[in-house]
Amino acid sequence: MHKLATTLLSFLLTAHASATTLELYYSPYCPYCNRVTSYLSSIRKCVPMKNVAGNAQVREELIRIGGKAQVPCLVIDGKALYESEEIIKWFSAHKDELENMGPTGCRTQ
Ligand SMILES: N[C@@H](CCC(=O)N[C@@H](CS)C(=O)NCC(=O)O)C(=O)O
Repeated sequence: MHKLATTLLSFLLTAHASATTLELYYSPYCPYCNRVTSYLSSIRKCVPMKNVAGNAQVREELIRIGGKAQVPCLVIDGKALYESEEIIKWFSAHKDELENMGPTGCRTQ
């Protein structure tokens, strides 16, 4: 029983440590962002999103992380990836790691 608990704990810690943290900084008025969110919708996936429009705090947070306010920007484990095409490529290569869209859409959008 003790061994089973240790194995389970070790599995949970490993799974937690390897989970990727994602945050998509966007503006609803930005066509490049819409390209990225449309791609996500087309593959029925969701990621946590942060809207920079009219939110100085979120905008400053993005500048602090990535060095500029440009959106879209996907922050992967604290590292900024700019450029809509690069972000779509990343999503396409990591589809299985993304949260599935529910019947009512994405929780965070
Ligand atoms: N080539 C970029 C263009 C992104 C872009 O021009 N974003 C605009 C909003 S639509 C922006 O963030 N402008 C403000 C800035 O660059 O600080 C892409 O494809 O992601």
